[in-house]
Amino acid sequence: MYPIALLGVPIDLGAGRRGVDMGPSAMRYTGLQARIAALGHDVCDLGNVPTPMIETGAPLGDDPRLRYLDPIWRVCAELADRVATCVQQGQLPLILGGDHSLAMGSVSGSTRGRQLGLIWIDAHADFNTPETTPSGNIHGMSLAALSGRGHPLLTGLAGRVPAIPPDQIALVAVRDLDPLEREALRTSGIHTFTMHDIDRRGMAAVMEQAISCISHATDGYHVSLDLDVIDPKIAPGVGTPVLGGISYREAHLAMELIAQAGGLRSLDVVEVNPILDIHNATAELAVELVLSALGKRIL
Ligand code: NNH
Ligand code: MN
Ligand code: MN
Ligand code: MN
Repeated sequence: MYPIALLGVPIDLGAGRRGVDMGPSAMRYTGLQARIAALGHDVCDLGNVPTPMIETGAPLGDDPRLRYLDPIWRVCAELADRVATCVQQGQLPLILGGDHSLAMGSVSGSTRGRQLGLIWIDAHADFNTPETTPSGNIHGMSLAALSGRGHPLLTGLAGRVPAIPPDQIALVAVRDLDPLEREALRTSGIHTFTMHDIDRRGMAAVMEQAISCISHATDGYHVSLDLDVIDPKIAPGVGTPVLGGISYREAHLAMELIAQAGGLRSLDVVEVNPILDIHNATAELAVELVLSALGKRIL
């Protein structure tokens, strides 16, 4: 296994609710680094990528369909460089969010000089564009941008468009789509596994198929884990909770299957919002899931 590099990205500019900028602290507070080391991995913490705040004047910009475009683009460009450097040094970057807009940077950096697959595990598809967004929140546009749709500043972050071709992307456990986003996703070519598929076929069958359909002609994959994929009864600390999410065991099973498959090259854990959490339960679960993805087993 590769040595692991932790990178925090305390950004909340892409989300509609404040507080997700405290996610990296909340996850570190649980003893993340020591617990990864206890699995037998080499691990270092590279600290946080500097992120402008609303209070210190992060520019909102003049397009209400792309709130905070410029500062989000800057943070993602910096993150992409930091992640690409980790990869060059043979490390597996583990990115602690922060809202999901950061994945445009992490994925773009991780796929630099190689062709990664992408597994996006989320209640949402994050497949809006400025034309379809109901909110103007860029965290709802990050998967679209990575697949080549959206504002050119965002689609261009990887230096090639698309950063990841749609047929090398798997979207897992989605259950809440905006109307126009849904139409775009249907014809996108992205391998989509909904909550309905998980209910019918089980998480194991779905994850195995998701991993295999993005593993052709790729050098492994990036996993982007949005904590709102989990049922809000067990993961309440997220900005956009949606009823009917995956269970605690299904979430671990998904991560254990990723570990077993052996292709994990980089990982984001995003949308943990300590302000909305109960006794840091969502941050603790996020960290447990990281450990499962990095090979922790029951026996
Ligand atoms: N689809 C909504 C939007 O674009 C909500 C997105 N929120 C998320 N995505 N948390 O993962 O505004
Ligand atoms: Mn998301
Ligand atoms: Mn989500
Ligand atoms: Mn495919």
